[in-house]
Amino acid sequence: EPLVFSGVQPSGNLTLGNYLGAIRNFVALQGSYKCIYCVVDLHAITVYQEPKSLIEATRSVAAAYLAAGIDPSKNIVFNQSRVHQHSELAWIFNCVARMGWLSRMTQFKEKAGKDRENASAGLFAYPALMAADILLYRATHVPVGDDQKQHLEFSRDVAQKFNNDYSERIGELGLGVPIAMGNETVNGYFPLTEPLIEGPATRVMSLRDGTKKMSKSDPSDLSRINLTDTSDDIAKKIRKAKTDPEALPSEAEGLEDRPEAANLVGIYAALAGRTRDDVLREFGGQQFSTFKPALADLAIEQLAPIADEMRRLMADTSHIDSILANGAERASVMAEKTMIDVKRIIGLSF
Ligand code: AQP
Repeated sequence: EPLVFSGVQPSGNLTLGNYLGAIRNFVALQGSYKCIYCVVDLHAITVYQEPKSLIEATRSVAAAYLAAGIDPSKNIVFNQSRVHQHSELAWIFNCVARMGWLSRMTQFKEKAGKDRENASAGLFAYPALMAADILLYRATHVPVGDDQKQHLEFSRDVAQKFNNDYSERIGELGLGVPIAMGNETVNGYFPLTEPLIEGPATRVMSLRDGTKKMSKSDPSDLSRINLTDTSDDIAKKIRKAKTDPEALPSEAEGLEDRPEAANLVGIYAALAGRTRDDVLREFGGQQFSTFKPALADLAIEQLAPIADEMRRLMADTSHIDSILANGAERASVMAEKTMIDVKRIIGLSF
């Protein structure tokens, strides 16, 4: 049965990148799939988080989910650390994954920077926890931004190695199900999860540098639009966004080698639910002095109601807290079923 799982880290203010690359797609999928949306607090602590800020950020990601339109009664919304099986399965996957696989992860290299000796072991093992998040529910589809593609491949590798290492035992216990592997179907326990990387803004770039990803942790606030920014902030940041001096091209091909222009057109297209070509049919030949105010109006129209609803939800956190507690209870039931199977498969319970 298809199942969607995804998560966002409570590691700072959510950005337009998190919204267009992930959260907005979560909302779109809830009509067609059973969905589990997690606030991945255990991932956030791979880098030190001040405890009170972590609590606030955890609630704020949950508020963003709800404000964007995720229905917590139809889907499961919870924070990761409440369901202890995430950590338990992550340990097992640390033992399935190979050092070589982890060493090739570009996100670790970027986040650890030059001072690798001082990065936490958790930051290095992050992809094994992410594989556990997904496979604990045997999720088949994971909506993410483009930057998470490599981690999703890692999770497929873990599932495949687990299925392979324990294939005989999975068969003996009758726990195998048909797993699609390209054009073939094999018997296994964990699915090979498909990433869903969709839309014209799968990688939203910094407003100050079109070659860098828009990120919560960029030191420059002008580089990103935060989901909680006021309308004035949004208008100012778009006005100040870096561009080139040329007019906009009349089709998307003309955006090659113009990263800042490509980024702003991609953001417009995603917010308007149109293709980049369609947007350029309207704005081709025009200057940024015309396009930027139109983009600011559109961004404010779409984001201001979300910011208002987030503020309302954060004013009294009891509603959010009860949703997270209830979601965790429902997730725990599913998670425990998997852990019972996994422990039997491995030979940890008898
Ligand atoms: N710039 C982006 N464009 C499109 N999608 C993005 N995502 C993040 N940035 C962009 C997607 O948002 C989801 C949640 O991301 P995350 O919280 O797990 O952390 P991240 O990818 O490390 O995001 P940040 O904002 O860059 O956080 P920091 O600064 O803490 O490292 C994922 O689906 C991601 O693809």
